[in-house]
Amino acid sequence: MLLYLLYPLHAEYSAFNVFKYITFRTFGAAITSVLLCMLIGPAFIRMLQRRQMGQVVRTDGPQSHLAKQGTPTMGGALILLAIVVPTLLWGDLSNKNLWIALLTTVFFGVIGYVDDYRKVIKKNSKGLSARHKMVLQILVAGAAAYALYIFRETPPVLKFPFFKDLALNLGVFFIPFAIFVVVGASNAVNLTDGLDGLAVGPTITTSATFLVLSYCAGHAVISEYLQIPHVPGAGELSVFLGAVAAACLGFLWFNTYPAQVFMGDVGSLALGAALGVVSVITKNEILLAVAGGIFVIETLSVMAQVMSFKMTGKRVFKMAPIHHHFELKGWAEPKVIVRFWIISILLALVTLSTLKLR
Ligand code: 57M
Repeated sequence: MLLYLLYPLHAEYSAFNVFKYITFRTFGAAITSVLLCMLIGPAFIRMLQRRQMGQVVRTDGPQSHLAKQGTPTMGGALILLAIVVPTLLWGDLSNKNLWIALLTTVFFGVIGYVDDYRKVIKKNSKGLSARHKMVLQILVAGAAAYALYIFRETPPVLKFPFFKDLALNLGVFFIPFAIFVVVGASNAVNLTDGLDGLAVGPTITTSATFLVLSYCAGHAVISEYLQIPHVPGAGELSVFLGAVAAACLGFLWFNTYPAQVFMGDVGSLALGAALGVVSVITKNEILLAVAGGIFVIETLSVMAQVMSFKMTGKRVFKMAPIHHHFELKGWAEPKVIVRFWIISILLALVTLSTLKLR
């Protein structure tokens, strides 16, 4: 919005010329997002407490979690606010990619909100049934995938890191593949959100990594130099990702151990979908699995645990997802969290290194 309101003034005052630069607007969105979290956070948490939107902690989890009973949850609504407002304020609202990313994120957040509302307010521990949740996720991701397919300006290819000339043209199969990526990423972040700040940390490193990848993909000269696919209009996603990373950073202020608030499904489903849809738009789906490696490991640990238990009756881990395994091995919660963050930072660096290694 500011682009339309203030950029025209550059004719009179050249300083307003900065509003046409994506980098400037990305910083503006990020600063606005953190400020929103810091300013609204305390009152928002008090509101959640007043309305008794406290987490119901399952008794079959690690005993250390029982003390978390009643921690305010659905804090993800604050994250969404701190993503949507800065993006609308600083983004180029004529950019289709921006709208597809924003709307996918918001609608996944709505699915999470309904699930949280039923669990927390209606005290229905099941929330939305897994089937209903999955159907709604597929519908939202399907709408995004269809929009990306019909509005595409480049072939619907799957790009492989390190191999600059290797690309698999998915054709119409781009749509189910894109749905798989977005729904998979959303549920992977959801599974990971089981310790204080555990999901937020890797989301910050991954969204910051994709901020760089989006800017490069959207820049004709840089994408040519790096020999990565040029995706016209992808650069604007940097503004959105600046807001995502900053919103998570601001939320982490309150979600860090010992957490004052949990993000709830409204946050975890939305953040995962945001990372998934951006990876599809910028043709970096495989790099999402690298930068978001913690989310992949968490999901694979659950799949391994369930398969092993079904086939042999034995568990691979003391408890899945794998963060609980380390807790039950005696690692203090902060130790598990920070070590997972360290791995995420290393994976982000590996992801960025692929820009040069090809
Ligand atoms: C998402 N939700 C947390 C909080 C957060 C199939 C199975 C693997 C599913 C999985 C599951 O239920 N996943 C749901 C994880 C929950 O966090 C809430 O959920 C939101 C995210 N969706 O925002 O509102 C608990 O996590 C803890 N927490 C924190 N700090 C945070 O910042 O401490 C969350 C955020 C909160 C709080 O205790 O209550 C969760 O863990 O449920 N199931 C599991 O993850 C369970 N694993 C399991 O059953 N493993 C089995 C089989 C199925 C693989 C096995 O190992 O044999 C574990 N989780 C729980 N109890 N709660 C273990 C049992």
